[in-house]
Amino acid sequence: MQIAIINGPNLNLLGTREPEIYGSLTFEQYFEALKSKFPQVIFHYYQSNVEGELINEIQRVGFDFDGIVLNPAGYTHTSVALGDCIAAIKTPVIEVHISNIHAREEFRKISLVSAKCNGTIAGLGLIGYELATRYFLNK
Ligand code: CA2
Repeated sequence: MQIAIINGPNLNLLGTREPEIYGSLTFEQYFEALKSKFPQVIFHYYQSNVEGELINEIQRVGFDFDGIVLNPAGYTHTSVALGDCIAAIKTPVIEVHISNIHAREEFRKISLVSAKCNGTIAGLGLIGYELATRYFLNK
């Protein structure tokens, strides 16, 4: 079982700022814990602040991997191209948001990727990545 975790812009700053919204762990710290919880899974982690690089990575893993856990971050609310890309690949995608995007500013309530994904997890913190992994394992 191969699962790609793909994080969008500014998520490289996790654990350094806004801990009241995003928690105090860096993604790298959380990723170590995630890998040890699922020794049977081969995880691949990718983060970029660049829209086209995220699309290239989704296309790269999107035909062979068993699942993609995607947090498109700010591009969630703006990127037609990311939505088109998810619609074009074969690998199922779960959209994850650390914060509850429905309880924040109005513009965060709109996701241009949700309808192309198998499901969305929002507002549960970093555990959302674990729950998405469980979905792929039980599929
Ligand atoms: O809740 C989420 O996971 C988001 O995808 C995070 C995005 C935000 O634009 C989405 O609306 C919801 C922002 C990621 C920025 O991450 C930071 C982490 C630490 C410090 C500053 C930014």
